[in-house]
Amino acid sequence: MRRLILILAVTTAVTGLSATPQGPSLTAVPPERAAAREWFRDAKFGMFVHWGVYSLLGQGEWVMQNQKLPSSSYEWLATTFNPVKFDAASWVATAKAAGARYITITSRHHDGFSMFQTKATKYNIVDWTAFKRDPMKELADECRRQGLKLFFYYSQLDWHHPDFYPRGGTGAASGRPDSGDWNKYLDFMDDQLTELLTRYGPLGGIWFDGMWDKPNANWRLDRTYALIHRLQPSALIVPNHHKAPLPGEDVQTFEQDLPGANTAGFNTREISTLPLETSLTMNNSWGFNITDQKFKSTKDLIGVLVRAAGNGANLLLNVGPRPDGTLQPEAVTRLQDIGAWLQRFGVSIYETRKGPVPPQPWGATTRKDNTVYVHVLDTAATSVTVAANLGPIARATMLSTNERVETRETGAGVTITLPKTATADVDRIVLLRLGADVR
Ligand code: H79
Repeated sequence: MRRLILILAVTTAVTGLSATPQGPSLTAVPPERAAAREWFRDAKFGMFVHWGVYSLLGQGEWVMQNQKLPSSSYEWLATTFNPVKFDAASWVATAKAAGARYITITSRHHDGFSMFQTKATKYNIVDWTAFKRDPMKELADECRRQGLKLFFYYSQLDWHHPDFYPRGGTGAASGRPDSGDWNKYLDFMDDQLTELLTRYGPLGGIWFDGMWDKPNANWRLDRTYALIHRLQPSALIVPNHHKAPLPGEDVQTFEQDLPGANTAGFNTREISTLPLETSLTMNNSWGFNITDQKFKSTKDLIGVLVRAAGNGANLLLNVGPRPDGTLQPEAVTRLQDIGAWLQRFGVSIYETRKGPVPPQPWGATTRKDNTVYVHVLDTAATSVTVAANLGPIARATMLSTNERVETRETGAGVTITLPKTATADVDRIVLLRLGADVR
């Protein structure tokens, strides 16, 4: 079955027909989930949050592994996690003002510390710390209040749990005994996922990560995926395993790369017909890193958002809040600026699908119904050619000013001459209304 679908996908690519939004999926899905996938395709922009005990050390979320910290040291560190300034309402408001339609947050990262109340282990924020609050619950309530969807990032890899055994490629320095019951670990995960899917209201879905640590293990995915889909039929499964999607999965997510580009070195180049997502750090770190000042510019971040949309993908843009619960000011200003841009030009991003041509060195194209948005990101370009047969063009205007734009059909496609008056620091957007009726 899967091979057949792959052949279909390849045939589709070769014939140049783009998959329709309702196009073939890996497996037939019930209507709730099909609708959730379409919601996801429309959403286009989410805020990723990496936040946990590791934030205290300001060296990113891999500090336990990178500094070879034994579980005993990390367990002590975890007792000190007390983010008194955490305010779910302000985080969600910041995401919303940025134009994000969803938040994906680390409910548990590879360090194995649960950032939510759980009966499955005492190693959780409510039972282990003086903070005693459940920030995942506060965020879930606040997301519902402010109209954003919430996805829980959930690590399948665990550097702390004794039953994560046999060990994979990481987690060797934690000082755990060389024994453990793998199936007990999988039961533990299913118990936690049950809690996440029954105690936090309707979720956008679960974002899995870490399976790549033990690529040949039996992860009992069928059972876990069935559990998730039974508990919340509209929750999406977003696996960050860097491979082509498996049955039961709903979104293909690409870490630090646009779909099909593999600059990170571990992403697949195989693009499925599932909804797509690109996850991206705002600087070079996921978890709070106090020495990482290499923040991308707002212009570059909007450029990635536009190119992601031009690929039909969402951008999941990460922030690494500080251990006191506050967002870094560098992140807040960028989110505000992206939000201001989306306020003006969101019509060319939200609810669109990829345009008639894939992203080009000069920019990208998006499409909604009979409108094509040509995003010229290259500020030096004076004209661009959209190499596609678009048929007659009823109207061509600058989205920002409604100014008329000259287009010319050539053998190569449609050449657009950008008006000299049209300037923009980030993106000059030309709106092409397709069709014969000139108005
Ligand atoms: O949560 C963030 C990171 O902590 C986590 N995913 C994002 C969203 C992440 N962990 N590792 N990576 C990202 C980088 C991936 C490294 C890998 Fe490999 C390269 C995985 C597979 C190939 C190195 C070699 C690690 C395992 C084998």
